[in-house]
Amino acid sequence: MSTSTPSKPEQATAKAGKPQTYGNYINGRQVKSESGETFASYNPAKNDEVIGYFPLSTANDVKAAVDAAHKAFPAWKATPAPHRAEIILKAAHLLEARKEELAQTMVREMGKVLKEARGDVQEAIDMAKFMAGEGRRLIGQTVPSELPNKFAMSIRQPLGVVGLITPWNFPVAIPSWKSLPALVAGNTVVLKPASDTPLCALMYVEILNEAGLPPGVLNLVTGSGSKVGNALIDDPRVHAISITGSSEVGRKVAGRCGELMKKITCELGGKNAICVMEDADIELALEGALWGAFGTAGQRCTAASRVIVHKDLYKDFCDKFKKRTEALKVGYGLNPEIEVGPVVNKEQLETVKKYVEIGKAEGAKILCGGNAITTGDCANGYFHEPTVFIDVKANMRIAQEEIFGPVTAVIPVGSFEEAIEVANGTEFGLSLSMYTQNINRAFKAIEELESGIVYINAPTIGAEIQLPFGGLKQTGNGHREAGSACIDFYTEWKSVYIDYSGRLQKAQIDTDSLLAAE
Ligand code: UN1
Repeated sequence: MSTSTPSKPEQATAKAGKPQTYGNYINGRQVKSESGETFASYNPAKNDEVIGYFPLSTANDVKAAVDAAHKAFPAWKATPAPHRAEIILKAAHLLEARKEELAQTMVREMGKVLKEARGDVQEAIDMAKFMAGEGRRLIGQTVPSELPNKFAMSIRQPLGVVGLITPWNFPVAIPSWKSLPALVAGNTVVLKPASDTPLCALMYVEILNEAGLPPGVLNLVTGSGSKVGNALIDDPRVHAISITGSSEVGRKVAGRCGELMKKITCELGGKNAICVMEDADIELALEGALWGAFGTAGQRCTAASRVIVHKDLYKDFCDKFKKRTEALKVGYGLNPEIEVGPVVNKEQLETVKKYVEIGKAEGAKILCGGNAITTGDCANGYFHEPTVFIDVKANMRIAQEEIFGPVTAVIPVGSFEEAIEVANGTEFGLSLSMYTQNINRAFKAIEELESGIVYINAPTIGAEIQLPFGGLKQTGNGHREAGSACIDFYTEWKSVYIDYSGRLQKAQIDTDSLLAAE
């Protein structure tokens, strides 16, 4: 889709009706792309509804955004962190005031149901309040020096301009996870949002600017990964990249950043599992499996795409899971009764369909679902039935590869030990859950499960922002988002030694003579 952009771009709001054309957001205002071309964002539940037109940006647009961020950096760095935090707190209140508008836009733009869309915005509000507090911490260390009359401490300093590449599945929450710690720590930002959710991202960026960020501190450029993403990564003035996305893209970005010696944090795929032991509260586990597998139509990095069930309650669990899954209401997320929305786009629907075929060909049995929905209210959208495979073997592709849709694989096991082994038996390590009433097993699971997030008697989704978020193995590269831990990525440590002895003191050497003199 290609149109020309208007000379005075609209302020980003959630107005229904005739779709507007929006700009990039650079140096405190919307601006056109030099390409003059745009792409459309569509409603995945009603694919004839255009949400808006957004710039198909070029490397020069990215350069303009990095110019602005680079220029804004010294003054932003020099602004006391508690003052930066005040702006972020104000943004929290503005996000609260516009929560419903943002949530409804999100439902229209990417399909998650209204309650969950409100939760997504709430996650950004929580993050803003938490990071506002961080502005009065940004904690360093003071430690004793080994020499007399010498002071030793470490402080944190911002990196400079950081590039953020964000996905469509949490279109407000994830930009907040990345941008708010970056900003409170004194960095300036260029954000490249997913092309499925540019309006949510633009509204978020405008709200932050309205809260009082100086022009150029937070910028946004829309367009393709190959043009916008690559130009951002390659710009020598961009000191760090944070990306949430597919493993395939993440690996490429991490490789390029490695060559350029840039700091990079990746939050990539998952193949999360809920383990249900024979001593579990089965009703609780069922509720958890339903929510974990089909919340956000399975399009969460944390989705429970495997359910590992002890053989003693396997049959009972499967019977009940079928009934509960078949009762889920699928449809347009703006209707408050709907529990499962569409998947985000045609490509994603094709991926889900492909994996259903793979599962069948591998010999797994379909317990319920298995088809795209093409009739009634769902006729014009990318809907797929919530689908449960049973009798799945741990090494099947549907039990190993991330599907990112409303499909889960139930795997029978014979023991607690086998459940742990199967849960750990993938290349990913984001979120794992154990349902058991036995406290010893619960603690054993906390110790043995190989994932960045462990839940006991709760599903794999629903992390809170005050704890670190991220995964082991192929899920990430060792960094964490959210929690106080996220500050580590967005700051450099500076170690400072202050010698007030008035003479040259030699560390590691004079220490010997000090000891000898005792
Ligand atoms: C993601 O899917 O990338 O824990 C993020 C959860 C949400 C965040 C998911 N709070 O499920």
